[in-house]
Amino acid sequence: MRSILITGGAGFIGSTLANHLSKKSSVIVLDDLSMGKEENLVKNSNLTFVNGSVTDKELMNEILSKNTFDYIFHLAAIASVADSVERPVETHQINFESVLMLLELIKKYQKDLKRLVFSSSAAVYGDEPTLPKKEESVIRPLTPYAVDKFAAEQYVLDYNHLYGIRTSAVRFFNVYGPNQNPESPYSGVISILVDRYKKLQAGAEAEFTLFGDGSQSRDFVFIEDVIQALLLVASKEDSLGRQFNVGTGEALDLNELIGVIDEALDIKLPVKYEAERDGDIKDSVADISRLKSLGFKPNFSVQAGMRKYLESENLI
Ligand code: UD2
Repeated sequence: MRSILITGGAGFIGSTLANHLSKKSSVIVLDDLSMGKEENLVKNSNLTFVNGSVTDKELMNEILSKNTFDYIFHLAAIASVADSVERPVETHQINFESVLMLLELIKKYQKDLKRLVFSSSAAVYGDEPTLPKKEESVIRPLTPYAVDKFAAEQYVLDYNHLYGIRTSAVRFFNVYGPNQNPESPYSGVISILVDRYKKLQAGAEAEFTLFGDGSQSRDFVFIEDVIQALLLVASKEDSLGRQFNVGTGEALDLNELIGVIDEALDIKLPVKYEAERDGDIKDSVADISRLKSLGFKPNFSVQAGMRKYLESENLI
């Protein structure tokens, strides 16, 4: 049986990946539950949950020295850009330092590792307006979060070039789907929208605050397509030492997005318009040719992904 470590494995993307992989592999999930939830994980004898932080040197040393992993997915991070602006030193420990430590531990103990997949972000492209974003596009990381993601990603790929450690990286665009935590104002906009629709359907009052005029667009990618991408990047020889955009290659603006959900649920969501958020990017869309060259094919339009998400929430 293959052995897999997933850091941040109780979070939205990590838990979906852990639940999927633990059907056939032995999976260790490490998560400090700062955003993730243990309930996200299925009960399965192949899956072991460790409550702890990727910044804990002793714990990381123990996990990496006492196990032999085939694959490691590093998904642990403080995903809030705003948090990184408020607490750059603390978020740097988690979003950058932990990655360097992990790389060193892999170099020391994990000689047979088939792949480390590091999760980077579309944030590395910043507000440079040329679209769609290619992996070789201009990089303009504008926040501590984006700087850390870019630096960590480059270290991860360099450890392949310099020391032969088998690494790859992915740059997520706007991922959505079941189990995304809507609790922070900087949670993914779709998780916040679904929360408001839930309240409306339950007969409560609910309103969605839209920052800007709703014409900003994003490449919304459904979690099942993200899992497909992660598995391809982890397993293909061509992905070694390289980074990959993970999106659908199509963008939708927020007004259109709300229209899609209104129509699926036959409800009109009350929307309050406010000034756009500081640092908000107007439009974002991925060029996914590189990912497609590995065999990736996005299976979910926003309509299809939203339908599946809303069904899983018993809203339709
Ligand atoms: C995404 C990532 C972020 C970073 C960034 C880089 C997510 C959740 N966040 O931020 O980590 O990588 O890309 O560019 O994937 N909005 C509202 N009302 C709300 C919440 C959001 O109008 O209650 C707007 C928000 O101002 C933005 C859009 O919705 O224009 C998408 O917001 P988001 O936080 O889901 O994602 P984004 O692209 O800002």
